[in-house]
Amino acid sequence: MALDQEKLKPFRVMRERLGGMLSDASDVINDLNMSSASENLDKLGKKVNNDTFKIQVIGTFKNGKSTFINSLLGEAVLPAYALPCTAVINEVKYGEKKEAILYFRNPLPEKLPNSISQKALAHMQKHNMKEVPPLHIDYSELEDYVVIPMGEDPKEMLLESPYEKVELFWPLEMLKEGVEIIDSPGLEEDDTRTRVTMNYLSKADAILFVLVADRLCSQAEMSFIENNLYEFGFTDPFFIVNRFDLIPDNQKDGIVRFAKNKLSGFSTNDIFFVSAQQALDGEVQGNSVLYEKSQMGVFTERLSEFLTNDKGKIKLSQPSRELKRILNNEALYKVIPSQRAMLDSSLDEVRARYETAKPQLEMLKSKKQQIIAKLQLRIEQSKAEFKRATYRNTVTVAEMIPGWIREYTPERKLGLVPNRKKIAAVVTEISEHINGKIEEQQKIWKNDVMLPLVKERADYIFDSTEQDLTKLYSEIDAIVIQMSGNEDVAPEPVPLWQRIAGAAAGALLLLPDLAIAGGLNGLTKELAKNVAIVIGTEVLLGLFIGFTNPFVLVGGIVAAILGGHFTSDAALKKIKSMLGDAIVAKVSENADEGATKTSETIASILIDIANDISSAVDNEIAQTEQLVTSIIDEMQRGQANIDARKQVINSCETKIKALSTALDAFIFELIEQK
Ligand SMILES: Nc1nc2c(ncn2[C@@H]2O[C@H](COP(=O)(O)OP(=O)(O)OP(=O)(O)O)[C@@H](O)[C@H]2O)c(=O)[nH]1
Ligand SMILES: [Mg+2]
Repeated sequence: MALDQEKLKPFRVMRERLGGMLSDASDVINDLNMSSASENLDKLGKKVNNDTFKIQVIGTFKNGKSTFINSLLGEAVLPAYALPCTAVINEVKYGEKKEAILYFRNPLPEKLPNSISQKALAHMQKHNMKEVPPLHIDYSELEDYVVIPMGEDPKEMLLESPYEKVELFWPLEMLKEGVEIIDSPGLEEDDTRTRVTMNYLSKADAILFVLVADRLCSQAEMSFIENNLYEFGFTDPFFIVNRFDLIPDNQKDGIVRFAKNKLSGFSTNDIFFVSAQQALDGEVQGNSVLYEKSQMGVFTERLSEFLTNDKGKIKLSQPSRELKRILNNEALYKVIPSQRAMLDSSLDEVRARYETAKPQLEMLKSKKQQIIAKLQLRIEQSKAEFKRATYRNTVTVAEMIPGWIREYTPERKLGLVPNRKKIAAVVTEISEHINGKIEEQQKIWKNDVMLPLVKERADYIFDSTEQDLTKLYSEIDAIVIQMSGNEDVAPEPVPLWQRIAGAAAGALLLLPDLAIAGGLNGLTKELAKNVAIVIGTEVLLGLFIGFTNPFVLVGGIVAAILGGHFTSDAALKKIKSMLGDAIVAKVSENADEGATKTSETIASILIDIANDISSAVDNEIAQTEQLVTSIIDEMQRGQANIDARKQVINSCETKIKALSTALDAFIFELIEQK
């Protein structure tokens, strides 16, 4: 039941090949004394080796997500029950030893559930309820932490968890290459927990969407797949139809046809019909017939193929392009020619040129600071605009809700004598309809209003910077030429974007198209477009605060209807008006918080980019200084040293050319295999 290790080989081979090139490159870069480039190579190396594949398991509450993961682990370790249960993100990762680490939120929520674990409480108190460090817990006691608190008081269920996540380490082969499987709280059960799951989506690399065979493809599920998964770029989720054991044999074909009909337009992957419970029982009891029956083996095989063939390549492509850029643009066209030119000058000349350059370099540092300050100011100004736009949209949605409810005729009927079940069904149906309408509206708003606004603001924010930065970089280049004393050293003109992206490692890599697109010229144009796309996702996530959940509303409405003696028509009217009030109240109540959160999320992405630009320029300046000081060092040690140094540079040049050719072949293979 372990994954076929053979299948992971091609990715490992590619990863090792890139690792080998990185370490060869690192030797050359060290020989050339390019220490800040060498730091960048270290970062790349870490990324290549640490890259995780986060596979988020997601789906309506109680569909068997936790059971499904347990069946992969071969043990009932994540709590799974008939009642809504998972409340916290669980990241399952590879570890030789089975263990669990609990992470706390910072800040902690204001009110803690009464039923909270005493051990966790004592730990939080020990740290004065502030910046609480992670806590090792016994993995067999996960239940004390990750489940929805089912205390005496039903209000407990509505409280937010004080825990950020649990990391569960497990010696499972398929997790070895940095693969993580994420168990997330079920959707549609409660706003708080739905939000936990939604917030994690932006970190996920792949989605495993769990449905159930006996209640397949509800309207809410289909709407989620279409409006959330698809919209967020998860165009190829894995669909798992669980609880297939509950379907009588003569109906199985029908279910398969129905599922394919509904789902195949949303993924090119096969749909898997499994029984997570049978798989788990089979493993726990060592009953291979039962495991076989569960069909989980078919799925794990396909998952392993996916991990091998698809995801890895996308992750290797960015670092390999980045390595090539450092080797060509920095080492080959800039550092090597200027080092040669300096070695051909006299020591006194080089020293004198460096003295002249020092104050100029200082000046460039303060110019950079001015550029970044201007960026920050413009971002701050834009924040208010993002907030206004978001708030206005929420108000508009709130105004539309009563009309949507009035116009809607539920398919499910109250009948002559409305009872609890019928009322609940009608409330749920109307809520689902309204949620669908809200989502539709958000989508329109996102595309028509928010994305153009973000793009326009990003243009404004980064526009003036483009000129300033271009000027700054050409001044750095001029100093390099001046210090080497040879006009022939003129570095290759590298597009501004490439230079910035090369030296930056953080937020800019969030912008996938940019990270891959090598030689762009219009930084601003591309940056703005990409920022808008990335932020589009974040904005939608922020707005989930406004979403309503029928299960929370049902109780009060049922009581009101059963308490009064309504005719069927009057009852429907009453339900509609209560439901309308509740949904509008909920949406309005969260309008301000949602708008603040959305504008802050957008601003923080923009600030991250500004910081990245800042450190990119710092790196270039540091590298320039280093270039000359290392040469002065060599020259001080006499002519023999200078000759030896020239030999080293020649051999570096040969090695870089060979590496560059090898990288081209590597990148080509990555593209071919995609
Ligand atoms: N018959 C059958 N029952 C299953 C199967 N998988 C899970 N269950 C049962 O369904 C119930 C819910 O399972 P969980 O794994 O807790 O579901 P979940 O999706 O993690 O639930 P939340 O965390 O609350 O969203 C449990 O009682 C499981 O025993 C299956 O394949 N067949
Ligand atoms: Mg669960």
